[in-house]
Amino acid sequence: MDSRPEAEATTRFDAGAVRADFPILERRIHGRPLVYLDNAATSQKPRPVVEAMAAYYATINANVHRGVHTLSILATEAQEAARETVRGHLNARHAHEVIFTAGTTASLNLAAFSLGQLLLQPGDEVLITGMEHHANIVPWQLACARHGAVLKVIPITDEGELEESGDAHFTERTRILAFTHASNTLGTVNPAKHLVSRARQRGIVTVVDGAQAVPHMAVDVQDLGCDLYAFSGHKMFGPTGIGVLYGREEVLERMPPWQSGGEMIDRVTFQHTTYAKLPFKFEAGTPHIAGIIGLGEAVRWIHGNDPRAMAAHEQALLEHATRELLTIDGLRIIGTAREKVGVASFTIDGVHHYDLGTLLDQQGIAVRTGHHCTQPLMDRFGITGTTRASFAPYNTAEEVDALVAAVIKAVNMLR
Ligand code: 7TS
Repeated sequence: MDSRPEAEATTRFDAGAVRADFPILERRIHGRPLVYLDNAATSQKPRPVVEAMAAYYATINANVHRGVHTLSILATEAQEAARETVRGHLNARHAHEVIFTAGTTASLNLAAFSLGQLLLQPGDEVLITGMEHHANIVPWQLACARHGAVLKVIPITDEGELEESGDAHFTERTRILAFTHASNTLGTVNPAKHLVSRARQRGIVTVVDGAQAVPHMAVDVQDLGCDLYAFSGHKMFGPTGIGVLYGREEVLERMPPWQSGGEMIDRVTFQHTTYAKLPFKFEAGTPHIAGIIGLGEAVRWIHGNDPRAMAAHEQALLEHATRELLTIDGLRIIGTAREKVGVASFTIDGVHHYDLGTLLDQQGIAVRTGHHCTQPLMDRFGITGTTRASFAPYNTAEEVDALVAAVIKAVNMLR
């Protein structure tokens, strides 16, 4: 192994100790050891998360914020303790700025519906970027259609970075800037703090899609200064079906509710309804209590495992993978930004990503293929899809080598 700093980080970090927390990594696929490199789609779950959810159902299952009975009080305490854990993780000022949702998609739909109603008039503009996931495109299209507003897009460069810093695309009609912190397809990390500060100078409300950032870097929402920040639990070692919309208190107070019903009200008559305080104004119905508890446990797991070392390890894997993949004839990395999370997307001349993904699976290697819910980005690069390997702290340099060897073998079969 060479002596580059990233290679040292790979060897110093004990991925083996982390792997021991993930029972699924011991299984075999088609008789081969599982090499799980589809972490941007969903991460695997450490034992403490699985156990915390099982313990909730086995010992304190009850509905929250309703009963005077002991189980309901215990369930409520566990849920609200998890909210406080998430608050600390994001360095939000208040726990009631953490809204639990079903995931990033639900968070962004809430944001687009509610902000649209609050802010958008005919002729106003919503600005997004050319690298957004469909979850940060379609809700804004719908909001624009409802209010007669216009969706504008910051273009991206051949490297997969934003063209200019976004400022040039602000106009006096821009009301909302919604952008991804890190791209699920390219890996690009956007200059979020810079974009937010420029937008705020103009009174533009900022919404950040943090689905691919929160699993890989420390996110401090106060330092970032954004109004809303969305992410999913399942990409950061937590369960599926749970996510977060962080919002600055002043902004959430002004936003009208999205979904409505039980638990989000203060007083209901047939003539008029007043709403509950934050965060409950945005949490209609029985929440995913086990999911919230599991998410809290996932955050605790991250902090118990040296997040900086895990991030450095992922960067080392990315650099190792990029270097080795590029030795393959006809392989092109899509997304060569200066700052990336651990995502390596690529195309290979004469090889369809679907065929490649299928042959990799035969060798026990899980990657994602296709457009990754970023069709406009595929159009921008003139491709129909990529093969994407995405890394987590439990991945190893040996797994990257297995990927590269398997790609070479598959390419030899396909060409
Ligand atoms: N935004 C980004 C940047 C994402 O990567 C994803 C999911 C979402 C939003 C939606 O998150 P969800 O949890 O509500 O589904 N991205 C991916 C992916 O890259 N492969 O599978 C899902």
